[in-house]
Amino acid sequence: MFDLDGVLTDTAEYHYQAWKQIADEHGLFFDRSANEQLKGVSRRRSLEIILEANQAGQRFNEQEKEQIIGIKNKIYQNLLKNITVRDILPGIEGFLREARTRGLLLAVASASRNADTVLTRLGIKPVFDYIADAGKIARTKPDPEVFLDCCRNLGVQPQSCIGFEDSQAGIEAIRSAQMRSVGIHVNVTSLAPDLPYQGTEELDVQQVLAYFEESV
Ligand code: G16
Ligand code: MG
Repeated sequence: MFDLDGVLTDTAEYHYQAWKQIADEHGLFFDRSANEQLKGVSRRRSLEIILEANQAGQRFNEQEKEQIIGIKNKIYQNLLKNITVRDILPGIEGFLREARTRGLLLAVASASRNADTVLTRLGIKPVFDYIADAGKIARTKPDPEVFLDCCRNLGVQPQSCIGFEDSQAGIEAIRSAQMRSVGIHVNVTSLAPDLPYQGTEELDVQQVLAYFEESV
């Protein structure tokens, strides 16, 4: 089960640019390091994190927050128009192909409501047996809901699944789901992935399977 942003492609930069524009417009501090905290968490929670870091939690009412979130999404969706098949992260296409050849089931477990658009632009939708719909997931990562939704729809037990994640919230979600985790350049602040990699180009199906077969 693959996270999207930061694992299959790098849309984190576009999320950053969109939030940066919003932050600048409202005189809020926001930099690339602060952006790390937003990885894997929902749009709404992302805004709360930026406001909390600026001690501005009370500055906007509900309606204003919804409006800000809507504008951020418009900016982000405009940036998504730049995405093509060339934006699939290195090693991912080969890894997915090899996994399919071995008869493994593949799913996307993303917190993004734009996941469908991104996967369509990347041209890799047909590779997956199931794509979770973030719009139908009530609780965002680190809650395990999105991973458990994938398990249910694939008809598999979490214990026999491996989750690929680049965010701390995602690694926690995988652990809570009782799945095994592969980390892609995770900025670990609390829980480390079971099997860490520095980048997607290092991924190797044989190695991943051997690691988890030996550790169960
Ligand atoms: C992604 C990003 C998050 C983003 C979230 C929601 O999660 O990592 O930064 O806030 O999706 O995205 P959207 O605003 O498009 O609904 P993931 O789980 O794919 O890493
Ligand atoms: Mg991610």
